Amino acid sequence: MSTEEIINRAARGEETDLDDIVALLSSKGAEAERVMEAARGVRDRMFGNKTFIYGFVYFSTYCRNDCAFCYYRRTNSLRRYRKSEDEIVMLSASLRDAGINLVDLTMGEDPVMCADGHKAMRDVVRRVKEEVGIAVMASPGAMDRESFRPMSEAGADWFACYQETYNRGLFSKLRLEQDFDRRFNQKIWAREAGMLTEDGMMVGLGETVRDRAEAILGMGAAGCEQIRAMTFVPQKGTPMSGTDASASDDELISIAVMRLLYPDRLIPASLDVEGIAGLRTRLDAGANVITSIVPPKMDLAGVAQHELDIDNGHRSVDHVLEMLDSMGRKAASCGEYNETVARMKSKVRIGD
Ligand code: SAM
Ligand code: MD0
Ligand code: SF4
Repeated sequence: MSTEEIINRAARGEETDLDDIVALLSSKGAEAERVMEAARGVRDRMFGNKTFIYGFVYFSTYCRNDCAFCYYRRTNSLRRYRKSEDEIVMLSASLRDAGINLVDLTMGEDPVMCADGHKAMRDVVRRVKEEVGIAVMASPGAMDRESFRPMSEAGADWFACYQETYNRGLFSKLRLEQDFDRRFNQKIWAREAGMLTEDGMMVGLGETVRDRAEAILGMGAAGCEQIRAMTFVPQKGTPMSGTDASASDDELISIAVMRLLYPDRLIPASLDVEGIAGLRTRLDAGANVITSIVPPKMDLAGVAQHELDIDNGHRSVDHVLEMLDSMGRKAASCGEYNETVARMKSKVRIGD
């Protein structure tokens, strides 16, 4: 089947198989452009020119894990921080005032925040929900099953936990000493507790095109309302520091393919890979959410790019809104975003 035929099948909502997805992901040049154009069309049909914008508060960079790809792995030596509850509330409120739709409260698996069934993390979520009053995403890493209901009751609308890859062999080389099934179950347990879920894959860390296709199908079948692809950024002091940094082409085509296959899901354009310079290409590939907006001069880090574009203000809400405007797109209001969340919550996917 030609790329055009596969695009048309996907656009009609007809079944596409693994080989079709491999073919789409392998497209280059004008053909890849065509896949992205089709993805933009699908996105605009589903969401118009509205884009959702998420503030990112990486409130603790302590971590008990040792993921091979991550700057914040426990064995890397770096200056770490843990923000206080008051600081987290203040940062979230200032992001809200600047116009974000959701705050993503993210941490490493910080033993202090994870103790007693994630009590301290939950207290942060509750205070942000009560005092800031916007949608909240919790990104604490992996939790025990009993912690999900309380996290949902504390006010987390979303639970994010990225599988990175659906290739179990590769997973074990990346997420050292972690269990594939336990991480996959995070999404299921979060949904049982009433939260929306986000899954994600990383691109450029040794996977094949077929692995990428399997990850897209895996994330789709897991029924997560938000799905993402992010290019791996090599990190100093880690076992993968010598890996060549990949261009973003494979991420962009992955975004486009996810959009074609799963028209109604939320798909982020993360500023955490190429900074603000990478925004337009990701939106042009069919993304409809901007993530990793970080306020400047607050001593906050990104994950993949811990400094890029933060203190110069290019990852601030104001700058992102200006950029969106120049692309003829609009930021959604919180009312519009909350309606989308409510609609998705009313039909939480139990797996497609
Ligand atoms: N600690 C929690 C966890 O691992 O689920 C939440 C934060 S973690 C830092 C969030 C995500 O950042 C990871 O799941 C991974 O997809 C992404 N990430 C981490 N290091 C990265 C890197 N070097 N390049 C690209 N993405 C990275
Ligand atoms: C982002 N740096 O959105 C963030 C992060 C965690 N939930 C999200 C990977 O790109
Ligand atoms: Fe820790 Fe998350 Fe980094 Fe893994 S990806 S080392 S769990 S912060």
